[in-house]
Amino acid sequence: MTETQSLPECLASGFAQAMATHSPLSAVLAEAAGFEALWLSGFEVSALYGLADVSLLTMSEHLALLRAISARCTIPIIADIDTGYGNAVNVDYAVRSYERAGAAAVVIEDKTFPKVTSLIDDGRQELLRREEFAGKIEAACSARQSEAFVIIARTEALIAGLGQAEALDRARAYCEAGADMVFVHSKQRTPDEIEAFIAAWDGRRPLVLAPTAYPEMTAERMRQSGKVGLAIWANHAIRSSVAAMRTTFERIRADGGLLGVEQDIASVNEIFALQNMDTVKAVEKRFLR
Ligand code: SPV
Ligand code: MG
Repeated sequence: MTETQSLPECLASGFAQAMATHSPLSAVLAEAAGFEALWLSGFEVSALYGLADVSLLTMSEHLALLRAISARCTIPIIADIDTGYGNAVNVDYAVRSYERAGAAAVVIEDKTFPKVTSLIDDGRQELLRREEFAGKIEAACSARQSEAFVIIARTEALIAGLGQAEALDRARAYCEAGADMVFVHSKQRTPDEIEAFIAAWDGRRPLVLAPTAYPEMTAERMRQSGKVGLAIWANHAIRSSVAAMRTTFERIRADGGLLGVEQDIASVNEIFALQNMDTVKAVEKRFLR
């Protein structure tokens, strides 16, 4: 297998796109589709367990999945570690653990622990004091072993309704603390709020966006801004698989058989290919006696 790229290598052209993942299989499909990076989404992994994205999963559960994904792909994995599992001490331990387990970057958000998922209506969005979060970013930077490991600070100031000035102040403070990139999140239905932020941003570090709530924002529009370095398509692996499974299950139940779905789902041979059965056959041929 080719060596895994670092995130700075993948961002060298100035702009890259990361697809969400919640499993080795979804990661393999995202890499095959040509995405430059993977987003190990807290929302997706929580949904995979049938749980809300409110800090319920443990770091060990997350790390096990990261190791399994990292073993099956060569593009960099950006791990969504929410609030970093606690204070700066927890962040120090988390960054060491995620780097060792194969992540190329972590995103840490400035909410209090336990967090509440960002896009929910009327969510309880509480932010940490700016100074305390800056300390967590400093701890993350000092814990990394490789300079190529990217620390992304995420501000939820717009999600919490605190306005542009607060979002900009926080973003600047997190860059001062050492963040390599700033993820600014919005749940407005149009790109206006984010575009106002981009216009006011001095470009000292590249921005990261996840335009789930404002799908009019295209990759080209982000690239053209000259200030966005990374686009994250944040939950489109789990949402597309839920839609596909629901359709197939309902059809088989209604038809009482498989003929109605056979043309619309992946063939068994396609799954064999994703499982590397050709390698298994080659090993059998060579070594089974
Ligand atoms: C995730 O995918 O886990 C994210 C993005 O953090 S969002 O769910 O929009 O907060
Ligand atoms: Mg998340």
